[in-house]
Amino acid sequence: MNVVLNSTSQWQQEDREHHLHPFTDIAQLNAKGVRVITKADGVYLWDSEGEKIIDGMSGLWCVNIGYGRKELSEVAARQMDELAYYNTFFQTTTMPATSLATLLSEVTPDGLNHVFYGNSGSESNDTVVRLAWRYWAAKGQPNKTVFIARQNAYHGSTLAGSSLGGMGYMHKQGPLPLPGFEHIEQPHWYFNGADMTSDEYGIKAAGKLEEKILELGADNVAAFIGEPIQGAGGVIVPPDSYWPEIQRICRKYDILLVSDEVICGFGRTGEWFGCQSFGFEPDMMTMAKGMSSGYIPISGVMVHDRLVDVLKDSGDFNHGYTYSGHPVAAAVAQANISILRDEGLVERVKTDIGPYMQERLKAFADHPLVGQVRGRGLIAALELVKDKETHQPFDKVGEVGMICRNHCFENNIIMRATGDSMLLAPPLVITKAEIDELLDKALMCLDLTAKDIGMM
Ligand code: PXG
Repeated sequence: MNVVLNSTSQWQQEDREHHLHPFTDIAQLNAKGVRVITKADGVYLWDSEGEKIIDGMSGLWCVNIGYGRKELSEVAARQMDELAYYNTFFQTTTMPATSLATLLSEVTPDGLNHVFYGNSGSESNDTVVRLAWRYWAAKGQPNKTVFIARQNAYHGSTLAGSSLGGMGYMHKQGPLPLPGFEHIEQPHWYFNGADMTSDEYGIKAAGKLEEKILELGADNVAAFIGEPIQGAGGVIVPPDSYWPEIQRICRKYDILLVSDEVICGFGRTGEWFGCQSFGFEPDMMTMAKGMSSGYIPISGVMVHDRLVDVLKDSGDFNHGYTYSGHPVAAAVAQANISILRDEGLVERVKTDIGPYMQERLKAFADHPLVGQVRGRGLIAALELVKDKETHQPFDKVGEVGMICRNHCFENNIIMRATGDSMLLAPPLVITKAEIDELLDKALMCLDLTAKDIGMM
């Protein structure tokens, strides 16, 4: 039944009655009422009250090409008319699924020439786990099953995704992580290693991987997985020394190296993939979000030739999703990646708009609340602290971040708060004038927050 609802309050009531939201306190949302987003264009959203909101988060880190690109809706409509669905299971493919695979092998780093499709980052990380297990079994080393990841990492919400992830508040809501998922320190120089140079700390943090491998026995360890920059965890930018050292350790102990590129991929850091910004060559790479700029769900795992060479002689891989390589999603992703490539959007993040945003953000370090400004390309965090000299966090972590987030909400700017880190990841098409607007509003919200807590 289609009922026409006219007012925001009617939508809020219907939502209360029937919709459970992700990562949300139900009672709190019910008391407040949900915000209803109705349309979007470029870097702006509009809500059901007619408010225009600047989106500093690209939706949920995904709308890389910005909202409202007709090329994508046209491709989707054409593909739905032509062939709305067929699967890729029983020795069949569709043209979009195959041509997207070819395009992905072109834009991803050398050696990553095959893709396994899914519909979300979480699903693709499940695929990573099953591929790694399959690979080691095929190599005659079936005991190599344990995954090592980092504390405060985010790898999704499925059972494998949340087990790989290092979010304590997720783990404590279930018997998680599942057995065989281990976590080491995250490379957070500002809080964990500021008594050393950043590069010294990077080597030390990577050394935690070697310690964990020795503790578990390399013969039991399948892989290490990490986001080049941890996104949801608070845009933790590792020291430059970190990833090359992680790679050295993985190679030394014959452990697969997996880059979770769900946020960093498709231009966010100024290269096509975050691993290219940080100088490492993964064996597998998880992609989602920017793969279709969020216009339609699709994800994938890129698998290195050296793994495919083993897998191809190992019989059936009993894994897959009804919508693996969905033709409409694949056609949309292909159009999206073509826009990123043909309009030079990744290059623009590296040489023009990324440096512009990072340069302007540097000045935020003078703000009384801001202990650290960190970022790369078009992803950044402002770390709010109680004491800038000693890096002391606020007594109740998350409280001040939430105050600031609420000011953002009221002032029609979207920034995400993780603890007391205020995060930015705007669409890659954002203009300099729009960056100015975004950062002017961000500064205003920081000022309002500082006044609220008596620090200004
Ligand atoms: N890996 C990474 C690095 C992610 O950021 C996933 C995997 C899972 O993707 P799916 O498509 O299954 O959601 C993500 C998702 C946040 C937030 O609060 C971040 C994500 C998802 C939801 C919220 O910043 N990232």
